[in-house]
Amino acid sequence: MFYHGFNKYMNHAFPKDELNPLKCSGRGSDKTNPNNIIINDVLGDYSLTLIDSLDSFVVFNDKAGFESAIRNVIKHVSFNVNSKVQVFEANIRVLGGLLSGHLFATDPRFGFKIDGYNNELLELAYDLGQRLLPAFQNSKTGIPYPRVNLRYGVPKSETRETCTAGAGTLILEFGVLSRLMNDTKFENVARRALFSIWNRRTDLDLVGNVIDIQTGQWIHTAASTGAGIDSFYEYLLKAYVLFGESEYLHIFNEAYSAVLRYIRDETGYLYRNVNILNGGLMSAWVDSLSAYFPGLQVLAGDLDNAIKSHLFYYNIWRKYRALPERFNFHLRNVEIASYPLRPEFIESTYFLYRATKDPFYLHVGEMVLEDLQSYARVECGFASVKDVLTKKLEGRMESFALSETFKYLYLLFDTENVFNKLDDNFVFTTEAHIFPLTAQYWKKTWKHKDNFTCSAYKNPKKLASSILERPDADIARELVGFEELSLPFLDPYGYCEAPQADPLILDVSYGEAPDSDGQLVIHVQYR
Ligand code: DMJ
Repeated sequence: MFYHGFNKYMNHAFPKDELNPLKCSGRGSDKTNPNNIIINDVLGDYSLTLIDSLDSFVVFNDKAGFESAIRNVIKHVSFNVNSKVQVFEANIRVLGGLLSGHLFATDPRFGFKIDGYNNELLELAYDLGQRLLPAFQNSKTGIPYPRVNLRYGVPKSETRETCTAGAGTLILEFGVLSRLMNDTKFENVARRALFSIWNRRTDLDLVGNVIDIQTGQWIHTAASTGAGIDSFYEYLLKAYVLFGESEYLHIFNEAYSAVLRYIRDETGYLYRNVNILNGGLMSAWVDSLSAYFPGLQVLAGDLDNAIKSHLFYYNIWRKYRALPERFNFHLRNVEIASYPLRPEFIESTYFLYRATKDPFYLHVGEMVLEDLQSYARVECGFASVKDVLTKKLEGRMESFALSETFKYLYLLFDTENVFNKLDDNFVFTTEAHIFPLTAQYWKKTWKHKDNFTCSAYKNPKKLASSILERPDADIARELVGFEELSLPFLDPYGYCEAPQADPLILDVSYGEAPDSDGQLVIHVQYR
């Protein structure tokens, strides 16, 4: 359905960065106001949407569209532009898009190999990678500056404050670029940045939201699974999946345990902002970016927690027919009302459907699709929602709508899609770029020592077939303050079973004898 007219939207977005779906025109960076970071962090005058959606053509099985998009990129894109962009955004959307496009243009297994293609996208990716490197050059910690001018490097006045996700979401793209080019420098700087962040974790194994790249001091000390940190967790696990290096998995496991222990609340449905030093609550909202987390939990094999956290966002969506940027779980209302067609909730829905095959998730996808069709679809594409309460629209269709939101929706329903059947070493990046990395690019030292398998999903109730029939399914509805019952067919008043997260268990033991100061020694260990 949404694929119909895809090429039409692409033509509008090309050669500018992004489509204004209300005006049917393209938009590039805001040269009139260089401080407009909402626009200029992302739009670099480099045909952003075109590059970001290259592998969507592969998912939508459109070979002609893929070829023509690749040829347009080769013909028109240059990174020798006077654009100051965010390293994070340029990496996930542009570098990731180019690398994925290159992999499909060269790998015969998918049927998208392009005759006469001569690695031009890889050359563009290499050029972009080089232009991002100045962000790392004068950093004492190895954590990159958040922004770089693609022509002139890091401006002297550039801020030293960066968010954790900004610095910790580079390793997949930089690692793949290094391996394809046989040039280790990209992977090295990205790895150093990631470790540099992790090495500054607190005693609770939590990382903060914003850090000073020169001093390594945390500036904003809230830990969460949402904005500013989200894809840091994602890249730890996916770096392990793609590159097979156990170190990433070990760090992920430690980081994930701390998330469950301190960020997850006692109901087990809600993941909050807590202080990295003491685990104390720092705010009463969740953001829409954190809705990707259940998908990551699926990848980590933690289906029970994934199902629960997804139910929380599901009920917010039901309440507003969209996910507001911020939802206040204390007041149970909207704190920031926009919904810029973000993918995260749909991404999690997709991963949960793949893992459980519970038709409930198809129902969720259908709900999302119908909602988007009903209020966001306009003549030239889909428009961002300025206010989920009024459904007033604004003239932006961010590049991730085509790269992620519609890709995951499509994959949810297209059960025969090649990527739903692929038994291979591949990941979806945080921008949903697909990286199938063949063995020739694995490090020779990688011996496939780990042989982890996750247990298959077991439906907890023999007679009931769907997640919505779990006795605790209505808890999340209560938590978001949504009036409509989830389970009217079971009980007109709803039925709640008291929620319980796994208890935090402390082992306490006493030393056998007082120490030299005459004090009794007590050992405390978390389990
Ligand atoms: C995307 O660009 C990526 O998913 C990123 O990790 C977070 N934000 C947007 C979509 O919401």
